[in-house]
Amino acid sequence: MARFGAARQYVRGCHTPTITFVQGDITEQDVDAIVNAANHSLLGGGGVDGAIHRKGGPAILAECQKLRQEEYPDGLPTGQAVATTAGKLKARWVIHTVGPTYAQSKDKSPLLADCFRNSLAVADELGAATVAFPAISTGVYRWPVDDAARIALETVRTVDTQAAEVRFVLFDRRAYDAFRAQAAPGKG
Ligand code: AR6
Repeated sequence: MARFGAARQYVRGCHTPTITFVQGDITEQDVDAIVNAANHSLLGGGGVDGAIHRKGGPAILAECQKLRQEEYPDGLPTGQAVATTAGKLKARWVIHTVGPTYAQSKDKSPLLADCFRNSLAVADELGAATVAFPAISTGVYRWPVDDAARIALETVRTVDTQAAEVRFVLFDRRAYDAFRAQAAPGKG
């Protein structure tokens, strides 16, 4: 990954991606990188994570196991991101990030924003021009989708990335509408 460092510095400036929205399945996306709403273990789970490992095949899990052994013996911390191959998926890479679980008693919004920011930093290191995100933390981790959409859009709008397109892939109509509402005029 370090080999991209110099080029990135050279072209670095103020870049913001085009933001698009799709209702559908993230595993079907023809993009350079898809982001996985993973957990600390990196060893799979339900939701998006389960779908990615099921369709991508064992190569993704093998790389995740290697990452656990070599770089993250205690698991991937919340808000951080790391890439593997995408196995049999159309995408070239899967960027795994761990969203925070929702809690009314504690504001974990910065950690959710970190997921988007750090995933795009990894995408830049890979040279990924098109990156697809699911609605991180809004499933098993119970984050209210309107609030998750606000945080996602605020972060992606202001992040400096070389990615040309950030695509939000929302599984159901409710999530799609919530994300689209954040893109409406007057919402930033
Ligand atoms: N494509 C796009 N979005 C999807 C798909 C899909 N194929 N499948 C589900 N969603 P979740 P989290 C939506 O639970 O809340 C896993 O077990 C879903 O409707 O996948 O961050 C991990 O291993 C929801 O809106 O992720 C972790 O343990 C959104 O994706 C934990 O769940 C996120 O739901 C992470 O929980």
